[in-house]
Amino acid sequence: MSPMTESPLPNNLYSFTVWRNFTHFTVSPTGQSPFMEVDGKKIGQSLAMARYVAREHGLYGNSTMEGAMIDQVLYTLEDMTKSLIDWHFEQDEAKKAEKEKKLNDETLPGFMQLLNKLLKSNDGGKGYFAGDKLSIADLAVFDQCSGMVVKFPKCMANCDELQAFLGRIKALPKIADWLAKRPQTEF
Ligand SMILES: N[C@@H](CCC(=O)N[C@@H](CS)C(=O)NCC(=O)O)C(=O)O
Repeated sequence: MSPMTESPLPNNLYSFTVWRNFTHFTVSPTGQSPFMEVDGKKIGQSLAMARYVAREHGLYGNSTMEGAMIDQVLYTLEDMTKSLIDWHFEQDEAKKAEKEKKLNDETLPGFMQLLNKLLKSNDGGKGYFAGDKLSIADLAVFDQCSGMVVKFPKCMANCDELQAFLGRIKALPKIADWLAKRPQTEF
């Protein structure tokens, strides 16, 4: 969200190895990473942080109904993430391959179809996920789905509106600028 809000970026990016031994978990309000601090007040849970920043910067819709439409998308992404985490951390190679096949063939295409439908339900899919302006839902979908096709190439078949949407968000000048200069990370 930072490229759109022009707020200073959290600057504590670290590698997976460093994360495993990170001592700052003791100062995180939830004992987990990520967390942020605003005027001396700490906020844990990534969605709480994202919603706070979105509300502060006009990226949470223009009404409570638009907010609900945005939440609908965010919770859908959360469900999708759970299936990815389950696959990512699977230690048994055979089970992992099985889970990857299911993600590729069923789970992710299902989520992409659902997101495509939700997008189309607002203005025929030509604009945003909620209302008539950019919101945290659009940025979250862009963030989570644009890299997905690299690992799971089939997942967006028949999702024309969603694919066009990802292209539109990517082309927003502030997003394009950030993509060109952002630090490379493992995830
Ligand atoms: N629901 C939390 C999950 C946070 C989470 O799982 N954080 C992991 C890193 S990705 C963590 O800090 N794990 C260390 C631990 O739980 O001790 C969020 O969205 O912020």
